[in-house]
Amino acid sequence: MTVKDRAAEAGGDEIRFERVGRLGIVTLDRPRALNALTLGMIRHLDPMLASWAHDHAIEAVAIRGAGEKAFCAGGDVRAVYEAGRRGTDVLTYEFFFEEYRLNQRIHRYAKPYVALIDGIAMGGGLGLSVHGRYRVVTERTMMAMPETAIGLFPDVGGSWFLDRAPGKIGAYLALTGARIKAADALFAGLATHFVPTADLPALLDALTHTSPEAALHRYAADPGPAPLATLKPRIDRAFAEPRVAGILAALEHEGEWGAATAADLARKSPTSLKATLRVLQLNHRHELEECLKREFRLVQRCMVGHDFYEGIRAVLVDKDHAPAWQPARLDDVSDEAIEAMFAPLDTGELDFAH
Ligand code: QUE
Repeated sequence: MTVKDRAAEAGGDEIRFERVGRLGIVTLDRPRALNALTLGMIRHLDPMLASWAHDHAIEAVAIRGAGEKAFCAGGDVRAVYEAGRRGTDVLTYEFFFEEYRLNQRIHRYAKPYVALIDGIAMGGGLGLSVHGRYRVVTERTMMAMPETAIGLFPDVGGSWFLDRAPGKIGAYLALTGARIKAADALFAGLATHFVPTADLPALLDALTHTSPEAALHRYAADPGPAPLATLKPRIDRAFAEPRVAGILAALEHEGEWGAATAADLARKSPTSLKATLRVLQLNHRHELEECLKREFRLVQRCMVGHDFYEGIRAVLVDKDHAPAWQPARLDDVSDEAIEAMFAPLDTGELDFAH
């Protein structure tokens, strides 16, 4: 193996770090994979953030994605899928363990952390951004927590940050995986500022020599109206139901939008839908660490189940978008089966001893 191969294996060519003035800059650099987050990238980013936290010359950290299309499309779930199918690989444990710890480090980071979300940000990409102090969105931002489509649930602290969206918007975004743009990201509390893409180079430059607050104030603009604000009364009525079946029944009273939303939910993994609603309920108003611990139990149960492998096959491998879920019907997923997914792990719980 050459030196270059070794760096690639460790993820060192997939993420870049720079210091410019008072700013530490992180660039997720896998543009052909929409900057999807690998374990190697996590293993470079986590210690660099730890080091910058104690570095007196660094006053703030910015994170961005390479290329025009994406901030970060999510975790490298394709690699996790391959590992889980082999059966013997530790990646299904280590990937989520180290990813969630990184999410927590960002959440508790003592210095301003500014995510520049200029493009696609899904799943694990929100875990790298939403937990930071400032989250900048642009006219190119497309955000979603789409995991119910791949037999997972909104993890990376999704049960924490979606719980803090207004009304029942978090449950709506979690169950449907709806894609939202900048104005809705601000409305849902996932973003803090809108800055036009064309102003990002100037913003980044300002961050290298002025406070993040002053820089953001200077370039922040109005993203326009949020479609979610208009939908909110309907979302709040239907998604307040404590059970997925109740939500589907309530959507029948919400006209064309309700019918389209119910049809959308019918394509998702029934196990994922029930587990998602339950993890939001169990984690309601809890601290991030407790939420992540419970998410870790749940994701480990997904790793030994059926639907994650079928979901990745249907969406990312064969791309037929026709998953055969097991169980296929909501009624065949028992409450007992869902509760069992939250039982303590004998393989080792998530902890935050940094
Ligand atoms: C749901 C998801 C993910 C997804 C699609 C979903 C996800 C993820 C990716 C993804 C996309 C492009 C890539 C890649 C991964 O897609 O988490 O490596 O190149 O990472 O419907 O949760």
